[in-house]
Amino acid sequence: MFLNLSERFESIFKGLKQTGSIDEKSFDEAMRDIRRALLEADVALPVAKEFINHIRQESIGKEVLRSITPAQMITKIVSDELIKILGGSMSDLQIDENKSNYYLFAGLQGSGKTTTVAKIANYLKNKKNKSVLTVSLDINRPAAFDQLKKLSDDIGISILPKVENQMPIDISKRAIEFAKLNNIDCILLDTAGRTNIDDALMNELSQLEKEISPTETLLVLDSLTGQEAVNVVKDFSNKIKLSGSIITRVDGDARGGAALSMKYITDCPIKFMGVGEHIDDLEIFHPERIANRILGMGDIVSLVEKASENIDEQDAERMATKLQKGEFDLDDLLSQIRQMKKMGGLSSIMKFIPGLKNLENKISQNDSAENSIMKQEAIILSMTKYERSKPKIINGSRKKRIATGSGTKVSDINRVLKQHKKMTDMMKKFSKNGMGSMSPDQLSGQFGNMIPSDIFKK
Ligand SMILES: Nc1nc2c(ncn2[C@@H]2O[C@H](COP(=O)(O)OP(=O)(O)O)[C@@H](O)[C@H]2O)c(=O)[nH]1
Ligand SMILES: [Mg+2]
Repeated sequence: MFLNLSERFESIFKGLKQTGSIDEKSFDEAMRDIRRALLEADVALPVAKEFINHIRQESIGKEVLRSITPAQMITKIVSDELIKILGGSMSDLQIDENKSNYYLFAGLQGSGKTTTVAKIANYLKNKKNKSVLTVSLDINRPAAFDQLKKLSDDIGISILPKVENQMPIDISKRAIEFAKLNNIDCILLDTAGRTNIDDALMNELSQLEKEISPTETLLVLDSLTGQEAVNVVKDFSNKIKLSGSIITRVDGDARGGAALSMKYITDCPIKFMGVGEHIDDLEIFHPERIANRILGMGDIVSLVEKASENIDEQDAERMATKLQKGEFDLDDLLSQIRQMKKMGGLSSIMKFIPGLKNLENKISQNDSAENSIMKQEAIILSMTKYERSKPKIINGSRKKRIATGSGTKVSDINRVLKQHKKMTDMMKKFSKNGMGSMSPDQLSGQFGNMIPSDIFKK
């Protein structure tokens, strides 16, 4: 995600640092490099132009050329500009507490509308405690209703039942009645896909908008649309009034140009990003955090939030007590491994950690990291309770038994033990004040320690 751009910025800033003082020529060069990097990331041309213009203006205003650490100054200006272009501050879904809220989802066919409707339905139900109804207005594809029904069933959300041969506008009228009768807070309407801009379908969308008066009309856009995003947005916003957008398939796009262009070309905020096919693969769009990710500062805040969402509080307390007593044993390592699996595996965590982000690709390509984690789990599970609590007693013959039991080699057992030792040593350092005293860097180091070092060799 944003990997290419991130790499480019890293080398541009490195170059600036090396020049020490920055003259007009090296400044111009940096601006040209940034512009090229943006365009290669598929950022829309007018957006890239405006970006550079702002940086220029800001830089002149702040006398970058004469400041003491010009590279830092430019980094800061670029970072601010990046945040601005991504939308400034986070913009949550609007929800009126006093009435039923209607959300109309529009977008090209295959952009991820149906999947996103289900993801957001799940988000509203679980995070916002709302009653939710999904509605399929896609009568063009026979399987469209079934797809949304399956997704809704899976997350325990009702879908408006199907009535054969009903037109979208009539379905939406039925949805409104149903919502009133059943006191539904949020109604999510999935519309028909458009492979390209088709007048009949566009008019249908505009009619629906009038009928429903949605709280929000959201444009769903595939991240891989790239430069073409400008035209897609224009076509839709000529017909309907968009209130926000959602970028999908960000997980498969190393460039991220669409995300960078969307706010500028729609003039409305990006609300969410889809980062995978699974129902939980939805992230609230935080411009500041995304900018930090792009500029290679990692995204510790997201990581910490993600961790605290998944951590069982009792578990955490138990762990804290053990840490204070310096009693972190292999059972605790096991629960940390499981914790990590719950958080979506190693590769989903790595992208948040500064310094590890660049390894994300290498890891996901050979999967050896995830395998290695599974192996660690199998090894610990093959140990007796006593061995887990007193790793020191694990001698040669015990190692052989464990290796056979877990289908691994003695060298694998040694690696887990070494890993555990490394972690205990580090934990001891923080045991005085508990984990809460760890800085983001230390925290990321803690996760880093769980990653077997041998997987980075390739
Ligand atoms: N990798 C990935 N796939 C996605 C994401 N969102 C949707 N998809 C996939 O994209 C395909 C099309 O999605 P669908 O919701 O049916 O698109 P629609 O035609 O706009 O309703 C499906 O295979 C989804 O699983 C995402 O954020 N990441
Ligand atoms: Mg669909």
